[in-house]
Amino acid sequence: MIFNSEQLSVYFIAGTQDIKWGTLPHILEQALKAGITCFQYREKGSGSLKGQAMKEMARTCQKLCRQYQIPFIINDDVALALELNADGIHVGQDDQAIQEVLALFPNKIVGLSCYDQAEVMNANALPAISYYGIGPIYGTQSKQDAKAPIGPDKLQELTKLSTKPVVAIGGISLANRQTLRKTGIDGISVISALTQAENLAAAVQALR
Ligand code: TZP
Ligand code: MG
Repeated sequence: MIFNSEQLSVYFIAGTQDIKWGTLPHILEQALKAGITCFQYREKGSGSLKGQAMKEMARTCQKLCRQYQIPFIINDDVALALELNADGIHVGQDDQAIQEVLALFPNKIVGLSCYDQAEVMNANALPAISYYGIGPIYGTQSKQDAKAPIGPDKLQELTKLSTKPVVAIGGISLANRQTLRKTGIDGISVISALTQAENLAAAVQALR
């Protein structure tokens, strides 16, 4: 799938550990119907699936994304992304080295998490990266080891410095989405704003 920065507009991230009620495939399908523009399978932390169960869940999510022609990105797990021929991979600064990841995924979507100026500058030197995930912007309940939130002003500064499309992450909700509009980002990525939404379709619309 060819990467397009509009795919970052409403970028849904989830694994089974994020689902409080219902099932991940059911919530993902509702989100796809409502108009999410990208999905990242992030099976991680306490309560997450492992091994064969994780692989089957990944395949189920991939099929759904294909049906709706939305990119299916895998978080961290290079081997799984290669085996499933996912549309892309997203890695953090402490995962497999980004240069190695880029070599393994030519012509795929490759996203990298960046937290500060140094990380953005280093990433700018690697033209093959598709986009940066910048954050956490606000406090988050969805990541155990999340760093201190950087806030919207820092986000704006880092986005200005970026030579690639930017998706903001961390604590983004219907309430603060509006604040981020002036920062120059290409989109927002959320876990809980969708997995815990009372009205998922309305939440997707409000996050656009
Ligand atoms: N990386 C930085 S914050 C975060 C990740 C994966 C979690 C975002 O989840 P939420 O529920 O949208 O704050
Ligand atoms: Mg990671």
